[in-house]
Amino acid sequence: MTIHVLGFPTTLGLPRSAVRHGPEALRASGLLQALRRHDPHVVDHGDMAVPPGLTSDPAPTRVAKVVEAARRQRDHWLRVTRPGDLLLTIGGDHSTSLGTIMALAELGDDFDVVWVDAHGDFNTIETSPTGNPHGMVLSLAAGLLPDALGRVITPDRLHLWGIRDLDPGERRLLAAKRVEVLTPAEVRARREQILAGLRPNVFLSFDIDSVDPADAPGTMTPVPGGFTRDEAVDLVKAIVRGRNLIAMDLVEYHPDRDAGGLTNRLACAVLEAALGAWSRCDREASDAHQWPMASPH
Ligand code: HAR
Ligand code: MN
Ligand code: MN
Ligand code: MN
Repeated sequence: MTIHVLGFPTTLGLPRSAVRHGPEALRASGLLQALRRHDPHVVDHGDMAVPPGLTSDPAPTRVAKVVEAARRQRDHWLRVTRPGDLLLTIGGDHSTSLGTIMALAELGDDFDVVWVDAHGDFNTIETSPTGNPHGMVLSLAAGLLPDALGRVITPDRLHLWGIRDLDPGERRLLAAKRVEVLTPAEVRARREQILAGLRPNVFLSFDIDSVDPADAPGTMTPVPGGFTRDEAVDLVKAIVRGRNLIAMDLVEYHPDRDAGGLTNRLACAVLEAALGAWSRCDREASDAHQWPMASPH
């Protein structure tokens, strides 16, 4: 079982931002070595080439460029992944997550998406106040925009946790599609219940702005009232434990706004928490499987 790590330094979802330096900054602070301490089967796929986002592009062009980059990421994943592997992508803005959703949908995996975020990312071109596709990724994945993505995913698979900043139009869409949208307070209050509601296969997309700006200042769109650092790490462990994490993203990390490296260390801790919990599940599963075969006749 291999952990595939891919950098996706995209600003196509949020033109004019330095989140493209996220993978580079996390690599420079030893992320890969840290992950390998948890599990030796880490394969580094390097960073995918992604053109810069342009503020001069109108929203439909921005979306088209996001979809084009996502298709290349999807194709890469479809070439390398094997059953039981974990696809780990380091963004980049949140348009980082579209290609992985497309790959998983194409593979036909029965999975839920846990979207840990301050934002709903459920705008369409019509409802978006900014035209930035990082705020449209889930509506794209659910097929609400005209771009042909191949298979789309049904809204019951979406679990949006930590949400505290919605635009009026996306709020209406989320309600109409009956998507699970929970604030940090609701996640705290109903944690065991909502965890129990997840399918066994999970794609965890972790937007660093889900964490409170006091603990995660290094992002472009901070929103007060988020999870604390410890809550976030604990939540990630709880999501992964006893479940089958098939993919994970860490997105919206902006190193230029991270004086002192607080957010960098948080990003690393979140990924290590996921991998620690994942590796343990993996070991327990394979021990259980091997024990009868290894026992003497
Ligand atoms: N809702 C706003 C918009 O669509 C802001 C979206 C911000 N998204 C992220 N990722 N930072 O969650 O423009
Ligand atoms: Mn997001
Ligand atoms: Mn966000
Ligand atoms: Mn569900």
